[in-house]
Amino acid sequence: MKEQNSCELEHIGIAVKNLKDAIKVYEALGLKVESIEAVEEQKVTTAFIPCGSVNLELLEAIGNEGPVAKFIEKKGEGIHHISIRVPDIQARLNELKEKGIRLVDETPRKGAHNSKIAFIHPKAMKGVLIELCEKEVEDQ
Ligand code: CMX
Repeated sequence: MKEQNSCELEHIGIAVKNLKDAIKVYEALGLKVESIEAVEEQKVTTAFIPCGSVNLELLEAIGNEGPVAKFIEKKGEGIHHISIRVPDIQARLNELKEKGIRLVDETPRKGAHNSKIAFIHPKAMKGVLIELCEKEVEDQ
């Protein structure tokens, strides 16, 4: 029997120097920004762009200190993280910790759109920063 998929691709995070310029070029592709939101805790302003069944999340750093500012300084603009949606983020973090996988966050933080987010260290994921994301349940 086919196992039920307990996670799905939510978005791809792209670090950009200037959100306005980045939006212009992504909109030139025929995509449309759905929302722009500052996530102070992560020191970023995000622009969400639906693209088929996933989203692109453009990320502009707030200030010079946060993870996106540091990433751009070291590597330049480009793909910053992949976000995977899970039904119960704390349970997934506990499982990963038990398996000895290096986490950035052992408990979730607040992300865009009232989501809960937590990161797995890129060194544990073959050089890719993975974000786990649990969305607020809608239409209860
Ligand atoms: N993708 C792949 N590798 C990355 C990376 C990324 N996004 N960010 C850092 N790295 C690598 C670096 O290249 C470096 O590797 P080397 O040692 O081989 O050079 C290593 O990880 C350490 O990087 P660093 O620049 O010294 O940075 P820190 O150790 O201070 O921090 C990390 C790295 C992942 C712990 C930090 O960026 C972090 O906490 N990230 C999670 C939070 C985040 O990124 N928030 C922004 C998005 C928020 C949102 O989506 O709302």
